[in-house]
Order: sequence, then structure tokens, then C-alpha cells
Amino acid sequence: MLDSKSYERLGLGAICQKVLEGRRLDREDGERLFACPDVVAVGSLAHQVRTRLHGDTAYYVINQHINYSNICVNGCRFCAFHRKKDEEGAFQLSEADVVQKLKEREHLPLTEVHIVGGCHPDLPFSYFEGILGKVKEFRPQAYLKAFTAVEIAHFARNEGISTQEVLLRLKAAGLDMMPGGGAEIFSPRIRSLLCPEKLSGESWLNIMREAHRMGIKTNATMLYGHVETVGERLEHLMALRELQDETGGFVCFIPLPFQKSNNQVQGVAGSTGVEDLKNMAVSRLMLDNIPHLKAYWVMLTVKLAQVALYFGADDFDGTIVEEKIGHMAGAESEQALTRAGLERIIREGGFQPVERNCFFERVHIANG
Ligand code: V47
Repeated sequence: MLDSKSYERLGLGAICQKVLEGRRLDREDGERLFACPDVVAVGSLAHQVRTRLHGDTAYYVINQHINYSNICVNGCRFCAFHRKKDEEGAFQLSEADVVQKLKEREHLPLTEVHIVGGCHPDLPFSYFEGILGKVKEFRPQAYLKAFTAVEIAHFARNEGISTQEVLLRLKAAGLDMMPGGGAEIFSPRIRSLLCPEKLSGESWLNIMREAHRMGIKTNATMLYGHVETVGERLEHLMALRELQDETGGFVCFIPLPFQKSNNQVQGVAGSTGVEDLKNMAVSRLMLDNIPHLKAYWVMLTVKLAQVALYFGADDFDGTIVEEKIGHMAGAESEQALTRAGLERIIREGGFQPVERNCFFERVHIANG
């Protein structure tokens, strides 16, 4: 922490007081934090909260990402991953392909398999149930974190059933948790510019509410650093905070800095390192009821993600193995990290690495 005079001088005196007393920040506080030129001052407040919640622990997970298809009816302008059905580069994995991907990493002690894809026009719902079943069969010890709220709405529409029924059937097929993707920025202004075909922000929140009420925990994301305003970021964070007050179902928040290659968002420079760190810190400070904050190294780069552990983040995500969504959009990070690599980065950052599962329960490593 800086001395109180420094916070006063930066116009953060009242906010510092609230943080120390564990009181909730309002939108005006968020605006003041974003406007503060001293990223270290903002970060020090977030670090105070992070340390209160998690001490010097930094979590990681041994996981594998599997994208079952990039064929998508939505065509979001920021996305470099999606393809139309007959377009070059379009792919769709069979159950056998999914199992093959798992087999290739059989040696990894996975606790999480993260499965997402595009909104495919005509794959039957039984395909998704089938994939979950196969992954569970091959990896009975791993939790399945699969399908964003956007995919859930899409399955329901295609199949002519309710989103509740979709969730119930996926749960029966082995779904343990849902990832936080597809949230983008809830602002209707931004959605009409960047992803007009996609589920609205309000509907994304409604599906998460439904999942939480059914006992399905989820994560949440925010895509930033494109054409959104700071006010729109704050509205997004506060909408998540409000739903979390109601359901308590969000486990981890993941800010996703926009990657600018190979997509249709033109003339946007992307976020800078300081902006990424400030965004991380403000997220930690505003989201006082979401326990975990992920420094997603794929989008941030490994080096900045390491620094972000001092700006509010307590999680480093994991091994990942094969990542497509960020890398197809120009992410410069590695494709995968090893346990040793993750632990080294965390330790050299001055934190204690702790392996977790998708619910942030500690994993006890045999003979470890
Ligand atoms: O939903 C798409 C975003 C998300 C770009 O829940 C982009 O544990 C940046 O949600 N630049 C997928 N981002 C990633 C995601 C995620 C990752 C890791 C863990 C979890 C979790 C969730 O990536 C998409 C979309 O919001 N995205 N294009 C882009 N150009």
C-alpha cells in the first residue's frame, strides 16, 4: 500500500478508505479508478483485496481445451475463430476425434476438460450429449466445463426445447460447470456493432441465472480493449456483481483483452499493458463478491499475466494444451504450459502455486 497522502493526492482517498473497510465501490469510484494515471496506486488497492482473500496463493489447473467445431452462424466481428460451413478452415470433430485429442494427452493428470465451439447450424443436440459422455468415459476423474450461455441458447433454439431442459440434459450427460465466454460486453450499443446476431447481454445473464439456480456454477468474462467505453465496462462489471448478489454462482471472472488480428474490427490498436493491469485491478475492486480473478495468460501473454498477480489476479488458468480462439486472433503467447512452467512463473512472481480444480478446490498431488 502507498501512504494515505498519496491516495489523497491522486483523488483516491475515499476509495482507499472504502477498500480498507471492505465497503462496496460504486460506479463513480470505478470511473475514478479508471481515470487515475497511477496504475501502481490502483493496483495496490486491488492487491490489498486479493491478499485479504487469497494470501500469497496463486492457483493453476491442469486442463485441456477442446474446440469441437468452429462453424458458427453468428459471425461476430471480433472473432477470428469462426467459419461458415463450407468455408476453408471450417472443422467439426466427431466423437472419435474428441477422444483422439484426449488420448494424445493421456499422460497429463487433467482435472478439467474445457469444451466450447461455435453455434453450429445443424449438429443435433444428441451430438453434444454424446461428446460429454465420451469425455467422461475417457476421463472419469476430470470435471467437464463446457458450453457458454450463447451455445446453450443456440442448442435450445435448434432443438425446440427450453434452455432449462438443455441444461438438465447436459447435466445428466456429465456437465459439471460452464465457462464464462460469450459475455463480451453487455452494452446493446457494442453488441449491435460487433455481434448483432449474438444472444443479448440480458439473455446471457438470464441463462447464467438459470444455470446457477440449478446448481451449475459458471465463470464470467468481459471482452475489452476494442470500441467500448470505460462506462460500458463498468456497467458490465456491475451487472455481473448484481447477478452474483442474487445467485452466488460465479466462481471466477476473466477479463479478455481484445486480440486484433484476422477479424473484422478495423482501426483498433488493442489494449496496452498498463490498460490491461488497470482493468484487472478495477475488476478486482468492483467485483467484491466474485471470489476469483483469472490472469488468462493466453490473451495477456505469460509475462503480463505474471505481473497481473500483483494487480488483483489470483489465478493463472492452466496447461490448456491447444488453444485456438485467442491464437487465431493473433495472441502471441505459447500454445501450452507445463505444470513445472506454471509453478516456476508463479514462484518467481513471489507467490505460492496451488493446483486447483475448476471449482477452486485444492488438488492434492499424489507423491507430490
Ligand atoms: O467467448 C473471441 C473471446 C472467449 C476474441 O470460463 C476473444 O474458465 C479476445 O471465454 N480477442 C473464449 N477475446 C475464451 C473464454 C475463456 C477462456 C479461458 C477460460 C474460460 C473460463 C473462458 O474469447 C469468447 C470470446 O469472448 N474472444 N475473439 C478476440 N479477438
